[in-house]
Amino acid sequence: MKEWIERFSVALAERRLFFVFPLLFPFCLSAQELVSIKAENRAFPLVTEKGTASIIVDAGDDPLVKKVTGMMQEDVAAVTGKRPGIGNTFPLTGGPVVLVGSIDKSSLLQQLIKKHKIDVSSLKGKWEAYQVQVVRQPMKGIDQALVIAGSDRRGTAYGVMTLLEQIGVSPWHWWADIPVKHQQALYIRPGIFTDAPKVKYRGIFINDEAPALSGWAKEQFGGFNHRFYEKVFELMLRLKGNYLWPAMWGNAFYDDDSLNIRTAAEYGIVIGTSHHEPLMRAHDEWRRYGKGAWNFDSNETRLKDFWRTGLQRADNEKIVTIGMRGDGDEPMSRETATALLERIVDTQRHIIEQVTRKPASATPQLWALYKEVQDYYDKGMRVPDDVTLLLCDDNWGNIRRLPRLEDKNRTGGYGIYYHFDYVGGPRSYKWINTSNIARIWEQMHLAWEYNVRQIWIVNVGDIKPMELPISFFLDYAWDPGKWNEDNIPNYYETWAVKQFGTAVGTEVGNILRLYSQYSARRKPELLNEKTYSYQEWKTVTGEWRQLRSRAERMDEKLPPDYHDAYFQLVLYPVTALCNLHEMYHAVALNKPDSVKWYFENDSLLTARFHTTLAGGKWNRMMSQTHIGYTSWNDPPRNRMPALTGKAITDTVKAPATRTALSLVPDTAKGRLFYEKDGYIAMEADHYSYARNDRYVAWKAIPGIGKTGGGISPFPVTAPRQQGEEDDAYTAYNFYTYDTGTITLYTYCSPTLNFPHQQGLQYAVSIDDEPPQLITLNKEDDDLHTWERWVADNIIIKRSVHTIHTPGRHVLKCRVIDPGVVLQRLVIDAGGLQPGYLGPPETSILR
Ligand code: REL
Repeated sequence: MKEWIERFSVALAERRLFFVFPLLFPFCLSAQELVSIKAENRAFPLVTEKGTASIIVDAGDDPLVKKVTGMMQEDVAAVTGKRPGIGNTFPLTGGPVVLVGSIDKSSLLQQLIKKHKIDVSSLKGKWEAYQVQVVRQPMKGIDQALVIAGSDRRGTAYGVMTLLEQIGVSPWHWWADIPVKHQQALYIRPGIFTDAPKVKYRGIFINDEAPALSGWAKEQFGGFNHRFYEKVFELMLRLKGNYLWPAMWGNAFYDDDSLNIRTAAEYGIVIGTSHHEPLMRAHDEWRRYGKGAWNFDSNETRLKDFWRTGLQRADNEKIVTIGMRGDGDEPMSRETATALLERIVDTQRHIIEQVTRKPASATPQLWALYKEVQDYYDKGMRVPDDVTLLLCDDNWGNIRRLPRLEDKNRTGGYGIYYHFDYVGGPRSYKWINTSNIARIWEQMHLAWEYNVRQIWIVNVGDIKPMELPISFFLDYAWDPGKWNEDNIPNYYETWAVKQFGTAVGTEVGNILRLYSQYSARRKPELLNEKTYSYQEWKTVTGEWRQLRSRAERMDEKLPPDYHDAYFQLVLYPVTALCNLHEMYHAVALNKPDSVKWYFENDSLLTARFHTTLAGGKWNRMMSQTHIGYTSWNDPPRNRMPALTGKAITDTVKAPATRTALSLVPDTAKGRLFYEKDGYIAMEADHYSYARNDRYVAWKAIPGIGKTGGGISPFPVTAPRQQGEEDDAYTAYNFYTYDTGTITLYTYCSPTLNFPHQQGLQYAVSIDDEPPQLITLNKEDDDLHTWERWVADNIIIKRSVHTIHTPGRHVLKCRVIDPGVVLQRLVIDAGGLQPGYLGPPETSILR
């Protein structure tokens, strides 16, 4: 036996027992398997035809734990029609009980632990961990209990939320009118299920909230008061988030309603203020109460008072933003005034110590390296180690900077501030969801792998209609190990099943997957009649039309109680974006009647969202203007596009008919792409063959491109490749008719130079020529170049090559730096026509 145990430990250390675990511990459940609607062997009867189990919560437990037992009571009643009772002690005799408690606060739970009825050692010292377990005879007279134990109050809450989602209440039940899935009976399978989040603070920022969310919240709740926030906090708990930057456009969380902060505490949500609002004070409060300039040099005393009073009232759980930007989210000065900012940070930490009477390091803080603030960091400014460095994207979903793998650990760690919505250049995008899940995954995967694990916060605009990417962001933050480059396309279906059920989940997931890809091609606010070429307009509008038909067909299949949810989550975004493309296509074709029709139809779709949907519950929620932008800022109302009086025409010249020298010329491996109309276009993930080296391999990321998948080197932490034996590449066989110079255009996702070195690189070669080193993003600090990249959502690199013989050739793309994402390869052999997406893929022979 001893020998066996020793061998077991060695194998465990070597991780060879990966596949043995399920056999050794048959009762470890996965989260998806907790609930059954049938009376399986030894399953815990939560609700049967006889009645429901009672819920027990210790009177001394945290208010959040009590709150979630109330939510459980309501949800079980909504699902089964039977309402469980809630008590504070074990019943003397009686049926099954659900004991909900945190290990540090619940004396009822502690009794079970003492009697060895439950082992919670795996929860000890963990952040927000929970355990769900069926326990036989926990107490005299009680046959069985379902124990939901948390390492702390939020851990307990997340245990309950996991169960509630599985019994059939979507986290979006209230926010997207997802019907509760009714059941007669509910059982919890026997076994032990434990889970805990990987990213410590997982949050959203409600921002740019006028006119849509503001108008709606005013009408529904009278503004951004605690009744509004109660709904937000409940949503966040159900999504297993824990951190919020509240609305701040003319709003001030602490000042607008004194119950806001109490409600946050009740729901256990950690509050912060945005990246440029130091010491827990909303920017708008300076407008309300500040005297003099927002300038530390000239107005130090008043600013210190302002910050001190802000911090004094924030006695809730929080992360304090430190640092300072200029008034109104502008740079503080034209130069990088490092000495001044260092003095500001010192002063703020001194205030934190005075107010909390603890060392500053005892209060969680962040310093956001947003826009020009990153220059301070790059020029050497540092803050104390306990402060989280909040790295940022470029407001367009492309991460600007990541720590180096060799950087030493900081106690405060690193965070990311990411965007699904933005107000600013080159154009504000606030209307609708246009973030491709595959790209969010790829960027946040980089963040996770480069040790950004303390805070993930995302700007979600008006919350709606960002339901899908919000779910993904928080799910991925909870467990980054769950989603990878192979299974990321499944997220859509998994999510759709949770909202709409298994019968339709696959098709709804597929619609959302295509929506995610099509909508990310270009922000709707940047669309106009010139976006696409004649042929592209036909293709792109055709694709949208097809998607709309699929979405409409699905709508017809759904039971009536799902129509509201389906409209807001699927049908409206698909139809509205289809309509918008039809409209600009009609402008391009110079068809005034059609343009007018689509323009009016857009307003009818909005009207339906506002008036018919869920009996008018979402009035004003789609009131963001989205047609008629002439600068970065949104126009006051949608304006019908003016017609140019000239219709776009097909510029593609009829190609000379060419015959291949031989249709299947030789024994080349894999796919072969044929020149057509003077070009060859290849999706990067359609390579003919590939070679991995000892460190790295190009791998496909399905759906990340504007027209298909993409490839990127994995693992993303692989060292920079040096060539020679480190030679990982993808190879593309292609066939040309002529010799001479050709131009290769490589379409890449607009990844930024996050390692802050020479720019991310890869190399290309044709046949035996020496590889040409291509630098993807060296110019990412040049405003005009960057604006073009993000507006077009692509970086296109050009290289020139020589073809010496007609016939078959091979193009190789070599890995140099991880982080590069190649979407397409387009060879211009003399006939390439201009276009936004590039020409359709040329034919392939296998
Ligand atoms: O998107 C951003 O991060 C910024 O533009 C906002 O945080 C900013 O505070 C703006 O809403 C208003 O000041």
